[in-house]
Amino acid sequence: MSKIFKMVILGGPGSGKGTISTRIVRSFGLKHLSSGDMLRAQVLKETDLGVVAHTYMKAGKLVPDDLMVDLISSELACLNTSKWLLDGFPRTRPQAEALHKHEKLDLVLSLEVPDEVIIDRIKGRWTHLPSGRIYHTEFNPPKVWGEDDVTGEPLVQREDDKVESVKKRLNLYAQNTGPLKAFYKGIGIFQDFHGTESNEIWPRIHKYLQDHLTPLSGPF
Ligand code: G5P
Ligand code: MG
Repeated sequence: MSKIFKMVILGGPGSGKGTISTRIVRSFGLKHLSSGDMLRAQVLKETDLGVVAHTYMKAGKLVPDDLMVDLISSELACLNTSKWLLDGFPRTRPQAEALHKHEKLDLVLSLEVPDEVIIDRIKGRWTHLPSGRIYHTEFNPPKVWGEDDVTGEPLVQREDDKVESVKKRLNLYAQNTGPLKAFYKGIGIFQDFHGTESNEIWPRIHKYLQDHLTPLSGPF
């Protein structure tokens, strides 16, 4: 079955949203929009939004809802496809309500990974900031240590990946996620996936999506 498909992936910081999103894109061809990657691109370019957002991001805080809603609305308005996957947005109930006014989602996936697993794994993350490509010292190492596989440019550790900042982000996620999930459960489009390893969660998500989308290839 092929259909117009609009979905959101929820999950705590470091739960694997970017990792699983990359696999969904490869298998099902949706357009991936990561709010964190968009913000980091604005910070790199030192745009007005980037300068403001940076003060919140480096402190492990959420960027204000109105700025986020404007950013994502303008990105969605520019898309030439109606098959997309939002990663990192919405993150609060007001953001979800604002999105719902303009877009009717088909599915909200939630990755449920224990906090202690996240705190342990995030120390090994390395990121190519311009593209958002992510690596991990053990789970997903680059071909050449410290370099992006595609461009050869340097990888960096995100400034908000320090343990204290991760704990703050996990607390914020815990505070906001209840009302967000309740909103999507109320609409009947919420589906959660529990586990500690992306390689174990992914085949279950793939199987679930196969019932709703036309895959480009099998699970890997
Ligand atoms: P982001 O960028 O949206 P977070 O905090 O939601 O940041 P993050 O940190 O990007 O999420 P992730 O995408 O869920 O994490 O996880 P990932 O990158 O795929 O995986 C984490 C690491 O673990 C990687 O190195 C990966 O290779 C590895 N890994 C994956 N699976 C496994 C596994 O099974 N085993 C092992 N060992 N490793 C694994 O947002 C950043 C900031 O932007 C602002 C906020 O300030 C936010 O803090 N922001 C917003 N503010 C307000 N509203 C919004 N909507 C906002 N969106 C962003
Ligand atoms: Mg991410």
